[in-house]
Amino acid sequence: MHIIDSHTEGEPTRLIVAGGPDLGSGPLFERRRILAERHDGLRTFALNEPRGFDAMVGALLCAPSAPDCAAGLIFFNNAGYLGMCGHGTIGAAATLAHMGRLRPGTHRFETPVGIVTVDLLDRNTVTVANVPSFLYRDRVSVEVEGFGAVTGDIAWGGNWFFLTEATPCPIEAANIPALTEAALRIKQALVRAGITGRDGGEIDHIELFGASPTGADSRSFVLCSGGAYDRSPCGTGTSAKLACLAAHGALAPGATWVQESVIGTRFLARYAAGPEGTVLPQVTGRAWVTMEATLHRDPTDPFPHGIGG
Ligand code: PYC
Repeated sequence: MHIIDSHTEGEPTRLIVAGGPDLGSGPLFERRRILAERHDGLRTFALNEPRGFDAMVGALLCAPSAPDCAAGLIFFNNAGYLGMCGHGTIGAAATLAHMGRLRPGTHRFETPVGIVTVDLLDRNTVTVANVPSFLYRDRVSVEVEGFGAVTGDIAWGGNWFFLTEATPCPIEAANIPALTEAALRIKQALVRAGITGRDGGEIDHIELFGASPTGADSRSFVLCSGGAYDRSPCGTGTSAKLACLAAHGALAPGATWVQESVIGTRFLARYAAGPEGTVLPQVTGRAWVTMEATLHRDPTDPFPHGIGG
């Protein structure tokens, strides 16, 4: 299996460019189902230790089914499969540019939850026009073990998010263990209370917001579905945030929102009004290729699908 790794504002993406299974030529949501049901070992082989680690997001590069798309991408992590992935799309675009397969300009990528547009501004800088995003429920209260009632919004940005400003401590790298614990408890509380996304999907990403010490509009800590925190400001999470800001009248269409991650990296974001009360987010970030490699599976390897796979 041939992989090219990158990081987007600190968050890693492993693009599988060759050596994946034949998933047919159907729409990407169908190919994601086939991948999950019949070839899940690919995900754990590529991402679990000893070849990967918890924060790594994988993207399988596929031929698109939509004729006007430059590529198809199926995203996954240590826990399962993602709808969209903003940092992963930026990483994949920078990687395709590195491979000579994408020139500066505008391109369309097919994902399991819809088509996104990428604008490759230079070899590292990419703007992603994400899928329509929306606030589903606002001011939802949930009883969280050790914290009491926590109130936040539920929004879709290509994945389901619970967004809250109720944080136990400032959003700083030194507090990552405490922030992880708090976000994990919120996630567990949502499951216990039977609170889901509009389609019944698990709210598997939690975003805690606080003040930015460096003058960004906001700083966030994002707990991803597999329990790792997002080193970037999270593209789908920033999209969910834009949907909430728009719904609350706190950000005008076209205005720039600077979202900072817990490690201090930034995405620039804005939105246009979308259909049926949605917003159409645009998120700009930078990615750098870090490694190009071949992953091996020796027949005597006791972990042919990675540890836990
Ligand atoms: O950037 O959308 C994102 C993302 C989702 C999970 C990790 N990063």
